[in-house]
Amino acid sequence: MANTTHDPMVQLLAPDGSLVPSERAEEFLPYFQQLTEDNIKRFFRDMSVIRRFDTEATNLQRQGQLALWIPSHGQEGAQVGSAHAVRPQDHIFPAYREHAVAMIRGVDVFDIIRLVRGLTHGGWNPNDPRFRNFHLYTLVIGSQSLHATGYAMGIKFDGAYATGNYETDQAVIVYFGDGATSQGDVHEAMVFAASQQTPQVFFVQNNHWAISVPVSVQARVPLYRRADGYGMPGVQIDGNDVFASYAVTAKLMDDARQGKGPAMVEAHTYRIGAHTSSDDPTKYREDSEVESWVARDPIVRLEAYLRNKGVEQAFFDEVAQEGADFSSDIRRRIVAVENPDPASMFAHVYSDPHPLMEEQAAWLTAYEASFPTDEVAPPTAESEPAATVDGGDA
Ligand SMILES: Cc1ncc(C[n+]2csc(CCOP(=O)(O)OP(=O)(O)O)c2C)c(N)n1
Ligand SMILES: [Mg+2]
Repeated sequence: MANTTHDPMVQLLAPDGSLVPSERAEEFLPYFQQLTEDNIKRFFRDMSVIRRFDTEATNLQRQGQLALWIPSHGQEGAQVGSAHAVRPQDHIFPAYREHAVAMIRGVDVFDIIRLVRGLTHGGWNPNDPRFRNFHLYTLVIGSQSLHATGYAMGIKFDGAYATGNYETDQAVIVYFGDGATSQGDVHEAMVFAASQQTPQVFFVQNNHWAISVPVSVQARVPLYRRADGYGMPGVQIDGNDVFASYAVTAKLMDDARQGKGPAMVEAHTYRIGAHTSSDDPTKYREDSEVESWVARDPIVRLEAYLRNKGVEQAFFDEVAQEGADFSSDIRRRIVAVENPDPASMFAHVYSDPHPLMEEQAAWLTAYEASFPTDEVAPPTAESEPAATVDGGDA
């Protein structure tokens, strides 16, 4: 299907691992051709390690160690390809599922784990140079698209792009989902980006579902075609093809850095797992649909490509071991973590002291002091207050 004349999709790597660029891929091939075998092995390593990490995090949530988990299983091709196409000086505005992108930018993904255990308000400091401008996770759907466009407008006002200096010219990439495209924030961000010709790429991971709402309800036309209405190029890619994701993002980010304006990528991919650990996808989607996407797994197809190229078993064993070590390290660290001082929850709500926060912090201190020792005895059947119909004051 991907290689028929009228197919708009950019695909380089077919599901069986053979390199068969679609007609639409031609324009982007030079970017793929720059990749070395080591680069491609790195793609495989990153996708595999983050898949293993994701499985571990899902297990940790089920074992009560995390309040929530947001799986990335299935979306590794879209994420790893695009993340490697972004230069260090560029800025990345993620949603909440971009664990592979975070890792590639140098964020310790344990900080994502801390976030969903309720130990930190933000997770990391995007100004820390170690994290190469990877901004904070954003749970308010689509709002990061406005942050990204605002930042890209700042780059424009500062003249920090289109100077011809490949090392310093900047652009922005923002990630969001198919469902987010229905948000006003995303619409406004695209209108502004096109009007101002900001240096940025809108990267839509179309994983086909917004919790239980299918993309066919969000959009009556393929999402990439919406870009035309804003006045920017829109490119649809096979998001489970890491090469397509890399090549297209690299080209569009280059164009943005060179002052050619914004663009949109629609990466066709699929969320294999649940929306989050609080969701049961068997309630709203068919197993056959999931299976059809499992057959197009981004990691399996890159493995087939590498094996066809003669990469030996030792490499795959090494990567599997690295994934296992990486996830056991996460498990070891979460079990050892200490809870923060409860008072710290009031510290960063406002930048300046705030009377309401002070009142709540004082109440908590007094409440804690009301216990005779540090040890709070677990409630027994007798000590438990009788349930009230209206839930009482708490
Ligand atoms: C403004 C806002 N509205 C609703 C929600 C609840 N919500 C959380 S995730 C989600 C679906 C998002 O779907 P999509 O953009 O496709 O991203 P995906 O989760 O599939 O990666 C919704 C509606 C929210 N977090 N923020
Ligand atoms: Mg989605």
